Amino acid sequence: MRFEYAPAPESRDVVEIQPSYGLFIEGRFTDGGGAAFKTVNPATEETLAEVARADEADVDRAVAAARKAFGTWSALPGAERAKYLFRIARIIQERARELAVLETLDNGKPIRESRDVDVPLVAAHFFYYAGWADKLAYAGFGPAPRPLGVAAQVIPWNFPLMMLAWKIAPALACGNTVVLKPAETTPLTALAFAEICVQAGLPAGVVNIVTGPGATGAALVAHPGVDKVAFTGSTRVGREIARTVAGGRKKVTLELGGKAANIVFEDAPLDQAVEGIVNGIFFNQGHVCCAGSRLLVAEPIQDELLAALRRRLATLRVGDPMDKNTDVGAINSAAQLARITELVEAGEAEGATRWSPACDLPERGYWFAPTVFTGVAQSHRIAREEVFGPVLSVLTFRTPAEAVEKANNTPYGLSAGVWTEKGSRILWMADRLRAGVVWANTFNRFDPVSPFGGYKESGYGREGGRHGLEAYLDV
Ligand code: TXE
Repeated sequence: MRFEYAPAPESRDVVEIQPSYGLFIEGRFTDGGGAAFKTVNPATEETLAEVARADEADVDRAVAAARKAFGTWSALPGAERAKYLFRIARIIQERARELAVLETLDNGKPIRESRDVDVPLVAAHFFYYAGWADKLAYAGFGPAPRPLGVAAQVIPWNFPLMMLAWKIAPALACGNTVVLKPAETTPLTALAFAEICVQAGLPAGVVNIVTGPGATGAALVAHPGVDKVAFTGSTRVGREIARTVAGGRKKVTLELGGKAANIVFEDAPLDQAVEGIVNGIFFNQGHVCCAGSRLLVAEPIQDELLAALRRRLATLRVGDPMDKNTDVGAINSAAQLARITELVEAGEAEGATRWSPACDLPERGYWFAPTVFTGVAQSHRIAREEVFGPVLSVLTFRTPAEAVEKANNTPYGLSAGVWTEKGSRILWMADRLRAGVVWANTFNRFDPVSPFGGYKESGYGREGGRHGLEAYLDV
């Protein structure tokens, strides 16, 4: 199947998707023992490709390959491992347009986001951790920090390539080898990454990719040959994984859901805040663990802010993710659309007021119009549960203390945003918000240098920055 994106002279604008893909084990693509499954374009419901399903025997082969490679890989001087990571980062840059198209086709996110946000951050992550590989002995981890061994990494569908980079780059920099399972609805960029590993000359078995459903992930996590488990996904599965590994020797990091408050004070620069609110909840269709899904607005500016927000939402372009003018793309799957619909219906049933701008949604594919709920009470499900869709719940506050109290009134603690002109207030709030990330006068900003991760039910461990290395080292 051929897809053309913005025809231009660049050689990789035409993406060739193969009819079928295998597992990537010990440097080669191989068949899977289970029945192959389809991955579809959520914007059209068309099948993109058939993908191999790894069964327990395949997981076993992949873990064995990673174990075999571990001895040599971990014994390489850091500077040698760095060379591979730098090479991977550069190939990602060279193949950026192709990766962006593939990500958008498989995931449904706007091409503007995969091209300008996801793929550049993926390359940045590999560059960043390449820079650490030869400095581990001098980074305050003690004289001889050691890799853990074989890392089992299970990732979700909302940022397929970015979550892969967050997992694989630090693991390899520290000398671990990896078996990664991408989400069943978005396997294609992980398989393109497997090709990149071959292109970079990465020794066979250092990175292995096993595709399949949750059961493949469960088999991987439970495998006795695994030393470390890293998971990003739902809190439900995170709990299951924690139970599986409890009492054993495997180290675990979990990055789970969120219900972030985006808090706008009366002195905030309003236009900027409106942009931040829109970016906070409609970026990537709201399929973002740190999405600003609860807007907390200071009571005196509520009417003015909501009027400006409605005007802005009326200009959002929802539709074809491959159109570079699109702001909001397709919902990733029928299952996720059903989850969003159920929670939105609960919001209406519980008495909140629902509003969406007029927009023509395509007939085929999975779509949900940007949605704002006002009159939301803290007890409503839309204020408590992760919707993971383009749905914003608006609440109000009168004092900074009330804003803190409401922002923290959630089982989650991944991120928060504060909008105010007062530096002292930003610091006061950041001290009191129980969230792993607090953004000030911005939202959804990522950088490989910053550790990312949650408090409370948002999980444990940090990814990114120097802290991200701790998850892959014995010190
Ligand atoms: O997640 P799952 P789903 C939240 C979000 C969303 C909800 C459900 O609220 O609406 O979770 O999404 C693999 N052992 N987040 O059902 O099932 C699975 O194959 C091992 C937040 O898609 O957690 C996929 O690769 N692995 C989140 C990955 O886990 C298992 C991102 C995530 O899927 C498994 C995604 C098992 N028993 C969803 N069962 C975030 N933190 O960003 C499934 N998997």
